[in-house]
Amino acid sequence: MKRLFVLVALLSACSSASDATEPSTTADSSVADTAKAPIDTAVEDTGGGFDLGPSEASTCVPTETLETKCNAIDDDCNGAVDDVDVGKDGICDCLGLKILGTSGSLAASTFEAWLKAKGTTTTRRLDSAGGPLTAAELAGIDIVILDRLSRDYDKSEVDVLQAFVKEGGALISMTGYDHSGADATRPNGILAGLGATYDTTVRPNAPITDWDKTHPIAKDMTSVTFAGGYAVTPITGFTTAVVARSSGSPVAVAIEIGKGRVFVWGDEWIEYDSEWATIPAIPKLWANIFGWVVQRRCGVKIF
Ligand SMILES: [Ca+2]
Ligand SMILES: [Ca+2]
Ligand SMILES: [Ca+2]
Repeated sequence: MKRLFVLVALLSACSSASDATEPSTTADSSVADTAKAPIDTAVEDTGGGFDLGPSEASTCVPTETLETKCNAIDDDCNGAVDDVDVGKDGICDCLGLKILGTSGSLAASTFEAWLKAKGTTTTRRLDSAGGPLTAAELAGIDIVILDRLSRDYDKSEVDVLQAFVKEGGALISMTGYDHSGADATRPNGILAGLGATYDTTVRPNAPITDWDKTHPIAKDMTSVTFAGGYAVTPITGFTTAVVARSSGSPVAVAIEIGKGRVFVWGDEWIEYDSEWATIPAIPKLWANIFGWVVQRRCGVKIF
């Protein structure tokens, strides 16, 4: 277990925290914590990020009183590798994000600016980029966001993304761009192996107010724009949780698979500047989503 922890720490720019360092709150008591054990349950993890053997707890030498470096090292010896959040905004500064596809039809610059302002390293990969998406392109990436995909992803790319998640990565998906059908089937080609798909026959078109408040992603949620999206269908056999509904149909599904997590949202208006400017629940929803999907990858928590 310990060697797995160290391996993850070295591979990831922002690795898992020790449970011992995580603040305990009631909001974090649902599915979020029930299956996070694979990486860091070993007692010896509390001593730091290096595998120094049984005496590690006494051999981790802090070089910082509060961790500030994204270097795969537990610089402050609190048991959490790269639990850096200089701005104390609750979103780990060490996160690497890759957005796939283009943004929707309306301006979405606020969203990307917000991601970067929180300390993350965010890049966008257009579907017109040369060649298929490869595992090498996801090195150092903690979160992949499926934005408006303009082509089907081939099997090698689907395999890369599914392996990325199962090995501890996070994936967030949006849709509902033009109701072409392809805006659902393209992400479905990736999501089907992860536990949910978009249902093109059910098209909710009203603000979302029906939240499962027992799920961390629904914390403090009120009304969130949902304009011409799709229902999200959980797939039997996967570990899924419906986070929100519209007229009874699921529109937000959280999934735990392997060591990773996925959040599937049935619309894309939560990325648009118009909504960011007027609906405070939208940045809060994104913060909740980030906090949940990377909970196993970063010691910074918002719950
Ligand atoms: Ca630390
Ligand atoms: Ca560090
Ligand atoms: Ca931050």
